[in-house]
Amino acid sequence: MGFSTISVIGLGYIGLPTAAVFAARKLKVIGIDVNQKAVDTINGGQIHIVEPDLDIVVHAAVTEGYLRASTRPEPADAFLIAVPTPFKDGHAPDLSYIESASKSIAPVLKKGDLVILESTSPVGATEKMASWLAEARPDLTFPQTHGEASDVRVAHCPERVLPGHVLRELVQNDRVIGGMTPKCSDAATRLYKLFVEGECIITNARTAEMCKLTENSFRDVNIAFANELSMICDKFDVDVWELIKLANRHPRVNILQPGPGVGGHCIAVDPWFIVSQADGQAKLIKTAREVNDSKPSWVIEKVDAAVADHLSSHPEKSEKDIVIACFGLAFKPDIDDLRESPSLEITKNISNRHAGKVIVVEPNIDSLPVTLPNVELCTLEEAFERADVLLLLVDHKPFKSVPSSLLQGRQIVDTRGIWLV
Ligand code: SAJ
Repeated sequence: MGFSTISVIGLGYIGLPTAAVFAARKLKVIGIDVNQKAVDTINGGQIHIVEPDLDIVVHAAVTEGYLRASTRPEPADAFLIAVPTPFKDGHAPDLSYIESASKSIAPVLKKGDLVILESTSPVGATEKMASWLAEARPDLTFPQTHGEASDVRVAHCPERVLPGHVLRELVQNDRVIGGMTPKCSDAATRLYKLFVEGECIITNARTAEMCKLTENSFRDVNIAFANELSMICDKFDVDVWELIKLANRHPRVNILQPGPGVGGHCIAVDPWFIVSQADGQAKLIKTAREVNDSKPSWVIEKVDAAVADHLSSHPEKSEKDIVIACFGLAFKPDIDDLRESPSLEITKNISNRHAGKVIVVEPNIDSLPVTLPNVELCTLEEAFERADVLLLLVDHKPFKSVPSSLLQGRQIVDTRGIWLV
């Protein structure tokens, strides 16, 4: 059976590009979101998130009539759920968005439909979603009770695209397809093959769930190793960036880069899903999370020490005379995304505790978030003129080309290793 209408539930960083890519293949796509403003923006041919080239693809898809957004689910042949899965207190996964998304599509489901969970999910979430659908639609059969004979097919196909490269990675990356039965996997593969040029690799739903969590935990553990090294090296007065470059010359060593902590809505979140379910067995994964989460406090201590150093060499000054400049707020280089950004957290913390002025350089945004009420956004040049302490938080391109003459003799805390003089 072909797919004439595809519905994507949740028009965020994953759902909207996915909807747009299907629509670009001239398939009829209905995007569903609870946010009326987002729906109106998309129907106006514009986007409410930042992702390179997405505006062009969405604009074309809407103008040509292939993509339409709505707040109310409508019948379709395939439903892709791409809603957030944050964690609750104590780091237990919060499946409430998946629950309400599945309950909202249940009334429009029909025999032959395919439902795919794309949201990053703890192991067992797809089965849970299928049980919510079955509860809402006792007139239809589902794979957990009817196996290959079910009316509705259900699969988990986690998204694995890198923010900033979403449109390319959506098409080129391999896709893990975790059907609840082989026929569910077949149906999901046929759907993704409509635009995926990478391989579609079939497994079961639980393995697909664990695969996505494993990928992000792997990265988190490796970044934690780099962050831990950076704190050890600081004690030993060893340049951690030089050390990593040297160690990485070994043919089987590939250490990642230290930073101010791990941000974004994936790597800092997903490992907790494993920890919360594995109950005592996920020791390394949990420790890695703790190491990465502790890095912002360590950076703040470094800034305190730099302020104290500056004061001791300028006895005529007091703390309120000292200007601290924070370079970068985004959670990683060359994007404007401040979500779960350790740089934002550090800047907020410094501005709350520092008696003097805090200024920020963030070339990718036009105004500061409301959580930084006493902080001033300024240009790179202004910051170098005014600041006594320079805190480099994100290795944005413009920061990398700062001439070393501007850095000589300055009080610098460099969390990315690009301003070492
Ligand atoms: N970071 C470092 N050092 C490094 C690499 C990254 O400190 O060497 C930091 C970044 O600065 C950032 C955080 O880690 O704060 C995460 O950035 P990232 O580029 O590693 O990853 P995300 O969160 O943008 O995207 C990840 C990707 N997962 C993997 O690479 C395994 C992406 O493929 C996933 O689709 C995405 O999570 C997701 O949605 O789960």
